[in-house]
Amino acid sequence: MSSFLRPAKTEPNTKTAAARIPAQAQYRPVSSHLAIAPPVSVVIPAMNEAENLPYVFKTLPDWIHEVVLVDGNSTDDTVQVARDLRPDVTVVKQRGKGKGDALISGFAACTGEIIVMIDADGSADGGEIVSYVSALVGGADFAKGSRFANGGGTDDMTPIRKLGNRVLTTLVNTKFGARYTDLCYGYNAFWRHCLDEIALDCAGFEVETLMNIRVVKAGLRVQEIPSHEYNRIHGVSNLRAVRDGIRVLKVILRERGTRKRAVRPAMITGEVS
Ligand SMILES: Nc1nc2c(ncn2[C@@H]2O[C@H](COP(=O)(O)OP(=O)(O)O)[C@@H](O)[C@H]2O)c(=O)[nH]1
Ligand SMILES: [Mg+2]
Repeated sequence: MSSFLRPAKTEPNTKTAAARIPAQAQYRPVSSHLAIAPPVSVVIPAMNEAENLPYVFKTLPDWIHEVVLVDGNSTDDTVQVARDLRPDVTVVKQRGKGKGDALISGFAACTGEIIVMIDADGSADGGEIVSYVSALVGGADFAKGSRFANGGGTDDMTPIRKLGNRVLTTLVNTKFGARYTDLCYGYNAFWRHCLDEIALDCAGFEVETLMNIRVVKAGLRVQEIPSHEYNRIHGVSNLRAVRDGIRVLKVILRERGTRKRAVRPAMITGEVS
């Protein structure tokens, strides 16, 4: 059993006992059978999502350490709504433009050891965070959401986006020796050390592709987590299938796969790349 895994019932339940344990070694129950020590930060890129934030925040588990909202110069009440819903929210104003730029700023502001990225449009269920965190404390470096792994699904993707995602996923698998079932999905989680190894440098919707390629190139342990993507609740997507598909393709070509990866022990079963 990993040193991070402890049955929840072994957690001492007295204030006196807890007070004797250093803060970083205290375990928080995250489900009926799992307690974890590492603090979990949740990063939410948001551009004009005031109407959707109440739904998103409502699904976040109460055991998370912090919420970092990256505001893309919203012209609605996104920031105020976030603060009303959660007075302890960390708000980051992004300097540049695009989702990639927003996430890079948000990751830099996180203080947790585990970082979860989740969209602000109501398409992702925060209740799934426990699955991501479980994979990470169980040995994965990077827990990658997939709408097309067994148990996953999407209500939000148009047929053209599904097709484009499928073609681009196959291309990444072929060029980089990955075994992904999804490529352009915004719900992922990872240990903060991954940030040093993937050194993100992109601005737009190609950010998830770049992360997925760099983790495989770095030989990190990646585990896919089946995830259900619901319809965006209010508003419309900022993604343009052709324009952003071309950006993703350019990243794939720029990263130049060789299919060679660092060898790691095959310790994770299931959807592993
Ligand atoms: N801060 C910030 N967030 C963005 C930007 N572009 C998109 N987002 C957010 O990224 C998430 C995904 O964007 P969305 O438009 O729903 O794209 P889709 O999920 O691919 O259809 C949402 O929470 C958006 O508000 C941006 O330029 N800045
Ligand atoms: Mg969306």
